[in-house]
Amino acid sequence: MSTDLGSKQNLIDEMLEVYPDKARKDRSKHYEINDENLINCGKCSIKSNMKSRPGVMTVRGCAYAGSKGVVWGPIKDMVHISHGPVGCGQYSWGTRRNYATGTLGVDNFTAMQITSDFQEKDIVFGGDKKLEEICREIKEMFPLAKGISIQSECPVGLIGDDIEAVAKKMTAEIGIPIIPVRCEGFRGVSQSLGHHIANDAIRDFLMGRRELEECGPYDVSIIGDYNIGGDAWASRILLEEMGLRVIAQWSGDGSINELAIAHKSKLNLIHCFRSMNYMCTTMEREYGVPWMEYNFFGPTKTIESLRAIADRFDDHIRDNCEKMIEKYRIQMDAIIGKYRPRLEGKKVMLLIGGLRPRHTIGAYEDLGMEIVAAGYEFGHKDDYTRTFPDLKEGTIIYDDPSAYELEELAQKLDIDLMGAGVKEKYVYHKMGIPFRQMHSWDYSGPYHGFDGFKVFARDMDMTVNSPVWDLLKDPQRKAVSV
Ligand code: CFN
Repeated sequence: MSTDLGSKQNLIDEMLEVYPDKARKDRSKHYEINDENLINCGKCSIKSNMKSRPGVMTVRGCAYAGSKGVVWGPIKDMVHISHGPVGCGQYSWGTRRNYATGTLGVDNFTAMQITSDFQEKDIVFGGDKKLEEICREIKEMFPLAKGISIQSECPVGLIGDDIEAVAKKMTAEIGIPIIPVRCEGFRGVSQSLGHHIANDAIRDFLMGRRELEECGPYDVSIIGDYNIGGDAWASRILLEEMGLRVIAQWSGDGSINELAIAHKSKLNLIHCFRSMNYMCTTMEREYGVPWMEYNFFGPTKTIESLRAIADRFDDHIRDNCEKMIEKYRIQMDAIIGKYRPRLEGKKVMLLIGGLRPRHTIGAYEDLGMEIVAAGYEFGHKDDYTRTFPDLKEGTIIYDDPSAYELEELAQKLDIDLMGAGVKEKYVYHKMGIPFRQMHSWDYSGPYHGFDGFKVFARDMDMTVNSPVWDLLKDPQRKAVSV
């Protein structure tokens, strides 16, 4: 082990020393330092997708978050019922910033919080009757809603309500698909199982159920882009400029029809592998639709991905692709020319869900920034094996780190920027560390595609180089008094 790797290991060991023996042993398995051997063989032994340690504060979400918040919530022409007590839907309301076109309350329901608002009597006597009533009310209030999903919260599973029976009965009665999703928060170890459960419900109730009137040779679907701050729009225009036809967006700004016709694609393009790989493998197995991963963060990765996508088609698409790369490269070079000198060498740490810690590496590197530590809230082994080769030797990689671990590392590594979520944000501000919300893009976005990179570069500069940090006397050491 080189001295650099050795000193990084000491840093991790020291940080974990505060834990009791068992916790220390357990948490140490969720750390790894990137070294050449790992990069070359693409293997890593980091433990992931395991239960968070009780008593150690995790930043993970739950299965309901993974299904309602992530996969189903963005389907705009369906009403999604947060079935159970009011809090799950209320406190997550609008926070993910998945944009959609349409008229709110008429043919777009994404920004609404619809809940069955469980009370004590519903827990004691069951909530099935109430659920039936809500379905009827939805049909009456929102006659243009194309479907309803029932997103179970914890108590629904605990008391054993039969939401499947209600869904079946009400589908027949009101004549639109009503889909029960068993995504009670207690299932699994993070939101990741919620993605899987949500994918299974799409498979069982909608996938392959409708036909596409006219199919074309360039039909593709965007899988796993949730249109955060307009990401899917910034991606779609590039695919269209290349000459492809996007027939479905799963699920950002998507519709129930798009879920039902995507199996007609010639190629499925998956951005978020973690949350929707199950759908790609299912469509491949059942309908023979090939799929490929792509990455639209930062010009280097976007160009690489565009070429790889074009290569799956013909010369016509390949020519279009090269023309557009030429056009956008001028714009991108100008952006890099403007911001790179202001960001060169800045050290970044990341903790995000299951995709972005690896997908955004290239975008930071395009700006000359260096990822010194990165990790996932709920990544699986297949995410980590994809991540190691993209990071530099000596990068610390962590899985499901606690708030304490992350704060310690941020100080010890003397970073210039932290990218994580809103729960973390204000702690870092108080520590004097510039911070970006890498889930919601901090009320900004899009960050995907060439349009997105312009916003990304501006936002990183605005944050890292804000004069506000100079007003703190001793940033990163003395917290501002609270
Ligand atoms: S938009 Fe996605 S890109 S879907 Fe997933 S794994 Fe979450 S909500 Mo937060 S930002 Fe994050 Fe990914 Fe895929 Fe978002 S990294 S944690 S569940 N995620």
